[in-house]
Amino acid sequence: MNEQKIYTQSLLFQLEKRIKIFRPERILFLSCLLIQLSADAQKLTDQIRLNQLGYYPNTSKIAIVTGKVAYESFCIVSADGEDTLYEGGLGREMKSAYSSTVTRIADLSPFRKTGEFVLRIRGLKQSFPFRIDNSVYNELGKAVLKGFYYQRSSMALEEKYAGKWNRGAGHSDAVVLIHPSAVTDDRPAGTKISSPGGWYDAGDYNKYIVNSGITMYTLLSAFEDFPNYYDTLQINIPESKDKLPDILNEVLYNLRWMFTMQDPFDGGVYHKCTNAEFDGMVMPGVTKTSRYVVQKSTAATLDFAAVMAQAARVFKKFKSQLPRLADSCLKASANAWLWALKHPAVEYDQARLNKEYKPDIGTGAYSDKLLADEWMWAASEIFVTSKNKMYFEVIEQNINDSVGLPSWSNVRMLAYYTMLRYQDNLPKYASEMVQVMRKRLLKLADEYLNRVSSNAFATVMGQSRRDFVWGSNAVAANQGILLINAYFLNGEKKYIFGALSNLDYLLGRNATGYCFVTGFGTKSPMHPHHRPSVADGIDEPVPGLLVGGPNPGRQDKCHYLFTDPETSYVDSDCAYASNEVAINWNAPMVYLVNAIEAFKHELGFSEMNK
Ligand SMILES: [Ca+2]
Ligand SMILES: [Ca+2]
Repeated sequence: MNEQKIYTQSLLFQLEKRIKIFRPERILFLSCLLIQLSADAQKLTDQIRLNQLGYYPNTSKIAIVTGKVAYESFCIVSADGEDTLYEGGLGREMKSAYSSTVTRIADLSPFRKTGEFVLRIRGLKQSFPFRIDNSVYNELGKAVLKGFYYQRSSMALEEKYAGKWNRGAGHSDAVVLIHPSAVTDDRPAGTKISSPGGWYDAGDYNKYIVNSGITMYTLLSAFEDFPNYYDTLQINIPESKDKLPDILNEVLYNLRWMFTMQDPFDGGVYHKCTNAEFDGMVMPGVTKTSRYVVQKSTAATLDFAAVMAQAARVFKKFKSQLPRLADSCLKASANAWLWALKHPAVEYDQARLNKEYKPDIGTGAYSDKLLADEWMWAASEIFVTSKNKMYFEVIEQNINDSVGLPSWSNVRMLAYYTMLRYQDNLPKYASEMVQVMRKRLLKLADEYLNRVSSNAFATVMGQSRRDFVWGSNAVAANQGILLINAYFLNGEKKYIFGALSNLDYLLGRNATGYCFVTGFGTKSPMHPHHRPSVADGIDEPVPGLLVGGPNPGRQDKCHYLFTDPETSYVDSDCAYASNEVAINWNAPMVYLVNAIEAFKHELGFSEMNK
């Protein structure tokens, strides 16, 4: 090679490098053009994993390419395939820790144009379409809240609110029997009570106080953290025209049911309102078997006491619409607390009760032996509402060294959130404890963020095998909530980016390639384990429901194509272990999506690129 040639090549190389580094928009775009001419370019592949709804203009926008890729770059093309708008380089290959998936990152962040786009990579079909715009999660935020309306028991869902998923009222629960396990002197065998309303818990038609506990907390705290946002969020439910924010209408629907679950004679709370056995895969109300309330439990009673104390705080501000509600909540909470003091460790042990009482009960048990966390949470809610030192002392007795992500059976973190939310209004003697809580919460949040770079999907979710439990998608959403609470403590934006990475996970940037909310995304669950969706004769499932997500436990024994921790998900109505829906999974999704929507102006996500 002569000197001149070498010189020219080196110059071209330099030039190319400079262009790539400084002017990525300007490489026009030879490799993108070649892709466009290839036969596969118009077909879709789920090999490129991205948030199937899309991104705000001014946030990080990550897509993940899975499988072996022969070429080093990706192209962003307008959704009609006409205009190639951006070319970028792929990151290094990584191997995922919890499946055999290999990944490479495509970082779309510098591209800030609004519109609808696809990604193209040479040798692959093109990605699912995605949007970049300022209101990209707006409809989703409303839909996941409206998911609760679709779960309402004892009331017909009219077409003007429910669209094609309109249905009859289902279980009225106007007459419910006291199960022999719950008999007392004041309510002897054969007593009938009324326990209408509330939400169906999940894919089944029963109503469980323990799972209502964390669900109600999560929705009420969404309102406590973002009152102005929710003041104007309307979701087209029968109460949308009244003066209460729709999220509180929805909460109130379940709260009124919860009141019926308290025994007025002693303050204890029945563990659940249930059939003896699960209904078949039929519409609500088809089955006419007896409904029961079963034995009171300490977990249910403490969860009830916590929710009522929190609700009293929230509904106090709506005295003109609901003049007596806050007082009723306080009274119910106090009576529940007194029952728990007298019965500090009554477990709902279904197998044991079935040996003693008939009929056998075969529905969800939600049994919990470890109650220090329930004591701590209930005491925290009552303390924050009442400022009575007696409850602070119970928190002190039950706080221990460890705290983790909340779940229906482990509600310790809810106490942290509540104490920290109201830290400025607490008595001085609480300040030392609040500092401990603050430190622990931030430590957890920092651990989440520190491991993102070693995760093959660059998300907070999926850094530990333990993330892939039954309801793993709620783990992802709850991690998002924890990070948002960290942001509230010190205002560091990095925590919100971590929360956003999990929103991306839930909407498609994950090892399964699914957008996990029904009715959203290109590849979305069509067959959730959800009786109305199975039985209503409509192809599309009821919208706005978050499915459980990957769960290598596969307790349903259904057929799974993939069985690694992060891929063990199947879109089948058989698969209650990975494809059921549940109120305690939808609630953190409501919190997460709407928190991000509430933040988007404050944090500049939605500003247009100048
Ligand atoms: Ca309303
Ligand atoms: Ca517990």
